[in-house]
Amino acid sequence: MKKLLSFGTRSCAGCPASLAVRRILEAVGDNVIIVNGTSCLEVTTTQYPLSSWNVPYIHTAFECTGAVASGVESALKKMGKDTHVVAIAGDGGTFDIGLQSLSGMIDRGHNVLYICYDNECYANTGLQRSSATPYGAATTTSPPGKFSIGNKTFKKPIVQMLAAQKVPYVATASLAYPDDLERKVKKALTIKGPKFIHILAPCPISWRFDSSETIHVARLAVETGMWILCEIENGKIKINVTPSERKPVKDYLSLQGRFKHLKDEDIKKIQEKVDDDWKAYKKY
Ligand SMILES: Cc1ncc(C[n+]2csc(CCOP(=O)(O)OP(=O)(O)O)c2C)c(N)n1
Ligand code: SF4
Ligand SMILES: [Mg+2]
Repeated sequence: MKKLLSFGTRSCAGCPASLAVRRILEAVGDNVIIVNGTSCLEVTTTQYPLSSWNVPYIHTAFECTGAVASGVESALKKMGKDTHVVAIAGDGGTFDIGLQSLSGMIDRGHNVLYICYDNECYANTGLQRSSATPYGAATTTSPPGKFSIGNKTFKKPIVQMLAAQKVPYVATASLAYPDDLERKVKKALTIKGPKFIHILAPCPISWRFDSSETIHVARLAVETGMWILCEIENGKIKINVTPSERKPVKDYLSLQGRFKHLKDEDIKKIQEKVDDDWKAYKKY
């Protein structure tokens, strides 16, 4: 079958964005219009005059993926077409500068599947921090040093925020669990209204690990509990993978150069946050 996102994009080796999108498109099929905010995915797949996309595709400005997807969906509805609308954006375009646009799309109830691939920084513009960057990570705008631990804030709780806005279906996904990702995409497309899937996208360049390790790092995120695989459907949460014994977060952090400056007490703080998050998710 023809690949809906061709091989030979300009992404780095081990890029999580193209890996994720290939799997997403396998689940969605070709009856789709993709709306993609400026991001690594866009710059590596659409360099004029070439395109890697074998489905209709619109590039949107960084801040308006949700708004453009809303317009596309409204036009399709008016035309009586049942084409899926899938919006894809990075964490910067979702958590930060496009949040108003995503929130408006949800508020108006557009029938759009919005997918955020989260490499936890503004990668294509030089690896700056975003509000998805985890505590302690080194980025070009949160450098660690004598007076700085690196990034000072914990990740914005986007899943909880969108669930609070009553998005009918919110899910997290992982490249290390591709069948789970595919199932969630297919399920989301059966639900009317706005849907949100949040994929952790381990980026070898900004997280500083070997490009052969993308899937390994993605799996460790789940096994250490740093990434909780779940679905929230009409307010009800289901945790999809509960590790029988969670590995220490150190196993995940120590593989990545962006955390190499952390001291034992910093790692302890991250471990405590993960333990608290699990308690909170179980009570949700
Ligand atoms: C209004 C506006 N501000 C800043 C930029 C520059 N810019 C383009 S993409 C980007 C970062 C994108 O980050 P993210 O959405 O996480 O995608 P990634 O590059 O990490 O894949 C920035 C800062 C822009 N294009 N428009
Ligand atoms: S910087 Fe990371 S997300 Fe961006 S193209 Fe390279 S591997 Fe992919
Ligand atoms: Mg990003």
